[in-house]
Amino acid sequence: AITRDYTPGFYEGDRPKIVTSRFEYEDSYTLERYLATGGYEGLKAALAKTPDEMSGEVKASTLLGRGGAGFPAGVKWGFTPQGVWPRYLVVNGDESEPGTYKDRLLMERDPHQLIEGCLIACYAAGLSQCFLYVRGEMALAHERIAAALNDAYDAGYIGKNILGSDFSVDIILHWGAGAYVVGEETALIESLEGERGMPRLKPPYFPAAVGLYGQPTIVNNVETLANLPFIAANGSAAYTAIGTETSPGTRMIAISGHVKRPGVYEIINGSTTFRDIIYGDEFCQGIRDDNELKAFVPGGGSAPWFLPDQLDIPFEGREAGQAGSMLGSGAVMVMDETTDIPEAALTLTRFYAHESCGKCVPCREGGTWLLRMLERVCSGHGTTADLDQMFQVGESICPGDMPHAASERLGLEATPFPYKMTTICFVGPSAYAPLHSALTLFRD
Ligand code: L3W
Repeated sequence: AITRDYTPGFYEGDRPKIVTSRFEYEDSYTLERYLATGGYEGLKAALAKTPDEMSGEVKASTLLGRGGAGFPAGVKWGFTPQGVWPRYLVVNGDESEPGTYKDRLLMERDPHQLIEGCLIACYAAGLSQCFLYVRGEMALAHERIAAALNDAYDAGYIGKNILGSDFSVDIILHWGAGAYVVGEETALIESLEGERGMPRLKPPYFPAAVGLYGQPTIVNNVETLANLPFIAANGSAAYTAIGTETSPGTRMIAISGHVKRPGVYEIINGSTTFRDIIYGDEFCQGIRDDNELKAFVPGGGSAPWFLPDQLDIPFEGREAGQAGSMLGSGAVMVMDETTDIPEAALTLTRFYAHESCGKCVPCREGGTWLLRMLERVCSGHGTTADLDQMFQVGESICPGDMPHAASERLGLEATPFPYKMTTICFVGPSAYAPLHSALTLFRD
């Protein structure tokens, strides 16, 4: 058993809660607490509908994927070919994006909510088996999910003829082995199959059509699935009543870096600006030591950086995209005036270069080259030629340059998302993104 609590801070505040409503209880992860607080009511409501009705409800909710790409969950479910069996649900619990630690809290503090979400997804999308892939380093999450699965099996929520219906499904827990790239859905599938975690080309291997063991597979993020009990129990209208038309509901964000109160917050989609998040009393309460803000990363280590004059951009996918970045996995990293920008870029570029699986040459070689040049600059041996060459190497990973928040400021033409890339997955561009921001915003 895990005895020491490594759980990062969570601050609930006075906002509607969809996925963190039980976090206030010490025993939030137990079946007893779950049942005492409306647990498995969503599943019952789902089973009272036909699968088509339930998936229609999810489509109507416009629930967007919370793993980084923001793809609508209901639309993704609709991509699976009819009449092909077996078909799988794979839960992406391999959260590893720098700065991101919200799925970990969901798995540690409310594993039954995730399990209920999986059951609703399997019922609605007609999936016959579920694999829960949890990041290897998350030992407490693994322990609590395992216990929750056993309790839910014993109570008849998982297995054959769930709650007396003719709906049956098994959930299998799988523990990852510590590779960032396995957060990419096709690499995760390879890993589940027992292969090295390396991404597949999509197309043709979109998991919805050709996924685990070559069968139709839906890969959803933990937080995405954790929203389903609420939608099933309360209906899509209750869900879309919160947030904006294009980004309904709430989302969890994880803030780290130079703020007074780093931690995880559940915010209403679209209603909160970066200024609220970094300076607001109910959020991070300002910069440490009341220092000046230098820059912030809006959506996990892969996202292009924003500057202080972009604080009033709302935390909403489209708005962030128009400003040249992305919200990704909802991780905001804050850098104050004392931050050494080349060192900050080095920290992130080193991570992605190290995590390259080596399958694509531009990522394997390019990431390493970028890292070596940046190390030279940071050690005081760089030349201005290095700065230009870093752009050249970066453009071998992202031809035509990356979109970035600096475009307008520098009189450059903005490149829209998704940018062009010469690699199968986003690990390659991610090694260049922080460096690109540092080179364009802080070249001096
Ligand atoms: C069938 C089609 N399916 C798209 C599915 C696709 C996937 C989803 C989104 O990247 C982002 C990335 C990272 N037929 C389909 C289709 N799909 N077209 O839709 O696909 P895609 O390719 O847009 O994105 P992705 O590969 O899922 C994820 C960003 O997330 N990121 C990652 C963070 C890491 C974590 C973490 O640690 N938890 O989230 C950070 O920002 O850069 O943009 O399911 O199959 N025609």
